[in-house]
Amino acid sequence: MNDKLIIVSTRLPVSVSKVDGKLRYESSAGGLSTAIDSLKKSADSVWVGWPGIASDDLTPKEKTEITTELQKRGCYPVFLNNNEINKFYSGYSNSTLWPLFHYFPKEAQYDSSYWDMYQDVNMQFARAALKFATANAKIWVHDYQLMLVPKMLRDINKDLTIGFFLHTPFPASEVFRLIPEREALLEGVLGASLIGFHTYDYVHYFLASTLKILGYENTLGTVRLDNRLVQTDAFPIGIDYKKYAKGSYNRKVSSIQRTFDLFRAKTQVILSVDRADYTKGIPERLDAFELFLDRHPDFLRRAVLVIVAVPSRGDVNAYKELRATIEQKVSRINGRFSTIDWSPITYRYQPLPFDELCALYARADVMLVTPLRDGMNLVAKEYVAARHSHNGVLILSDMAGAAIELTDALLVNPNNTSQVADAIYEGLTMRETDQRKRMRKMQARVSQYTIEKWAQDFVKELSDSVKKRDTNAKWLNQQQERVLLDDYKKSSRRLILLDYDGTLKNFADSPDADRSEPSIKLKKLLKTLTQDKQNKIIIISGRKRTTLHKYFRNKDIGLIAEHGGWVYDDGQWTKFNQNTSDWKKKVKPILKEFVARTPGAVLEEKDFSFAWHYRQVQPNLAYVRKEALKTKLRGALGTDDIGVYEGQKIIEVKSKRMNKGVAVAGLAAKNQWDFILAIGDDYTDEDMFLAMPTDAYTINVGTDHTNARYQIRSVDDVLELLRLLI
Ligand code: ADQ
Repeated sequence: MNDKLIIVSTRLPVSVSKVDGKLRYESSAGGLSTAIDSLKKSADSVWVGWPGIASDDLTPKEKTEITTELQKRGCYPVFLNNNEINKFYSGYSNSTLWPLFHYFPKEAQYDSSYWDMYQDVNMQFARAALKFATANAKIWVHDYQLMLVPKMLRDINKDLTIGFFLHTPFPASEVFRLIPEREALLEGVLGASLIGFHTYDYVHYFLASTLKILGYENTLGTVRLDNRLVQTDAFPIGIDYKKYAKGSYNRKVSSIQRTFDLFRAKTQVILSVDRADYTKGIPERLDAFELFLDRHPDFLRRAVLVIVAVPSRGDVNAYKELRATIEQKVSRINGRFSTIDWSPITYRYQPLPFDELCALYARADVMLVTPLRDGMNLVAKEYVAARHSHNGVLILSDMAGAAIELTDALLVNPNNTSQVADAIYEGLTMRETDQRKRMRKMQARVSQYTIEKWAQDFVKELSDSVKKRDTNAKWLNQQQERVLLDDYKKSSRRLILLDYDGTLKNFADSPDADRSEPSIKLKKLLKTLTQDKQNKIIIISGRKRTTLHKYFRNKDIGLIAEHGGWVYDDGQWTKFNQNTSDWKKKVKPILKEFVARTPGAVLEEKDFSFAWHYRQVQPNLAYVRKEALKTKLRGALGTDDIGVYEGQKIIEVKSKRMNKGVAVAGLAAKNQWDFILAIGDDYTDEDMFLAMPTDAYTINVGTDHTNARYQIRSVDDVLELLRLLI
């Protein structure tokens, strides 16, 4: 990893605060910062993010000082003021997206001022990242707070290498689609070339939302946009294994263990460590512990629960309420079961220094990790790493991403209080040999797929995704474009064949002729090209001849309609020679039946073909119906002459002899041209490309595999190229 790596995340790994008027710099705790720290060792990197202090509290001089100090630590600050922090961070990020992504729709707040600020702040992060974006840079954007950044960057520079990783779960599409700004969020993330999630389930849910909400299909996890490919994959985050493995028996840890009564007593310890967040299931865990004590009073004075909760997001109401709930439950349970010299629960509401955390991991006989939802959960992995004696029992919620990897934990449904209470009992009474067997297997996994491996994997796949993009596609580069323009200029007998929908005009929702009329600009452009008497312009389309005629009344533009069914030249239409009545009679009822059973489908009948359009059909249904329709049509036709074809959201039935290749082969072969340009986007245009002489300029619009010599990204790029010809 020698190229520049730009990490973009909401929080920097360094927190700045002001104590007695002096600036203080501290490394901050939290899943993400633990994760990315290790990357800095292996790449020339810069980390862009918020330093954790409101800019209202800072003078310009202090801001400069912070920027300079952070630069020394490989960081670059994005300063946010209180209003921005309130609406972007506590608001849209933590009161809208966070609850929805964790299946808490009741906690979600929809407030348009939050959304406005989310967009604003995302733009600030994008601009800051751009300052470092050299040609070879890789930009890695993190998490739900910055979902718009990839697209914002892409819009500014389409060639950037951008990755995005989501640290939370991605919810099922039925939950995701509750978000008012769902389209913009998906489009935002799709600005990246690689999108990573912790588990394959999240990948699957993301792809389902992309399909349902935006109608983008994917092939084996690669989303095909009009002009780019976006790869998605699962990268389960790991931990810095050695740090926890070594940490659990360093000298400081041992001295902590000696000072605490807890470590000398014969009591069994059940440990619970989290950020105080309602997704972590702390109240539910307390209920399960209470039930366990009710069921097994013999464990009173023999087992204690140590609960450590790190204060988190105190500005958000749901978190204030959570703290109150936890504290009520702790005091109620302690009130019920305590004696003068003993309490069943030790509760701390504070962050723990690393050594104390490790001492607790090493001491805990049972680790209770029962989030109601969690993207991954690093605490579970840290406990496993810290168990150098290879014993101990992990009770893990199957709602955490970590459950996919740590299958040797006691897996529980955190909502099933009785099951969790039973698991506590099972954990406290499990035989040592069983404990070691399970723990060693989990240690093997956690020690192999570490945080370093995770980060390297992601960055490597990000580089590969760019290579794939560059080698797969035959993008027309600037130099090739110059040669094309030069050849055009030098020639005097030019044939220019242009497909219409998807090439000169973006697709409309329906095939309805009125919705796809050429704009005045496009008409003017074609007129200018046609006025040059050295040019022969032909529009070649699958549309009806009446439609093409209506669109282009200019006599000098040649028209080929219905993929060659009709040809218009010198003011006259000629017709393809075929009797269609027999086969049309057979397939029409089938097509009509499939329109009736498929909301949104439209049947278009032309002189020589049928087109069953499904652009407006709900994508999953469209997929099932189009496959069934193809099979049924092929069965009914029973002839070799008529083909069933799949194009851009369309199933077509037509003669195999009638295609764009046949339609233009004769014309192109005439030895009268010294320059041929053919542009199209669909499978029907592939026939045209194949029929062209090898020195013709054939150009496909989009990312599909093509027989054309070159590819171009979009309709806008086609129009730009035509403009350059003029
Ligand atoms: P978090 O929701 O913060 O992370 P988690 O993965 O458990 O959750 O990471 C928490 C980190 O904070 C751990 O490294 C832990 O040691 C530390 N921590 C917790 N309690 C502490 C305490 N009392 N004192 C000191 N340190 C404490 C988000 C997602 C997760 C995902 C991570 C990483 O919500 O699902 O695993 O990002 O992608």
